[in-house]
Amino acid sequence: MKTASLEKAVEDLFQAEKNVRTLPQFATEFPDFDEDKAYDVQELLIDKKCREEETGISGWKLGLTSKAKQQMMGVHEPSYGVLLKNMSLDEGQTHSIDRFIHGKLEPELAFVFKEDIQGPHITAAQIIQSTAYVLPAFEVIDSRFEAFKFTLLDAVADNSSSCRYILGNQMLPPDAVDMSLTGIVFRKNGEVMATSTLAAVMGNPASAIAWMANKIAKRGQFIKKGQVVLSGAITQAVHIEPGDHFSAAFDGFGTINVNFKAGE
Ligand code: OOG
Ligand code: MG
Repeated sequence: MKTASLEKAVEDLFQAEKNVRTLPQFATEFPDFDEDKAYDVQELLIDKKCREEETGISGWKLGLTSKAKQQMMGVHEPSYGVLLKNMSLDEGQTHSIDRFIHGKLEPELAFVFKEDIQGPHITAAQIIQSTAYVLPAFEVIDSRFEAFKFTLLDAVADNSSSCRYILGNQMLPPDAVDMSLTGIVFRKNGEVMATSTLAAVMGNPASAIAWMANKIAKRGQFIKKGQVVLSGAITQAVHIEPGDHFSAAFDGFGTINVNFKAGE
């Protein structure tokens, strides 16, 4: 893929988000797209957003961490994306959906790091050792592609469908949490949408983050002290409509809440 097409992909993704409209999938437009080029597009897009939106990097996110989603996409590993400071929304508040194309919400466990952690050869135990605390979170995912349909490479270029994230305020040390059996109840407007446990995230969310630490090392990147990492959806994502109230009760932590409305 030529530099000019990489730049076009970055520009198309940037404008789609800015103007709240969708794009056709890249696979047909760029036949020689591969994983490296998809992560190149992601990196250039993040650089552009940092410059034009005057923001900075706050952390990372994992996508496609559940077996069900990996099977759906025909892949055996997750994807990752970058979180920016201006993607953060306050917990317990009402937020506008006007900037979302077709946003969906999903509960996740967030990790905040107390030291740098650099792959390769990082294990789940080392992730836990380097974590200051874990806390319940929501991720708003949004795809810049039509009908939320994409290939793995499209989604990687699109920063793994990242849009916003919401951190709860119940923090626990990571060794105080059962990383597989901790239960979750996800509700929309009081109705249970899904129940799950942390094992839904690759058996253990710390394993998902270890995978990411090793994967980003191949591009010379690492998780930095103070960064937040969203470890991947614990349940399916639920479409957001104006007036919706969402809650996710995390066993041992408490409940995280958020509301959405139309208009500013
Ligand atoms: C959308 C992003 C998935 C998650 O937690 O699984 C994601 C996608 O790439 O399918 O954020
Ligand atoms: Mg997610």
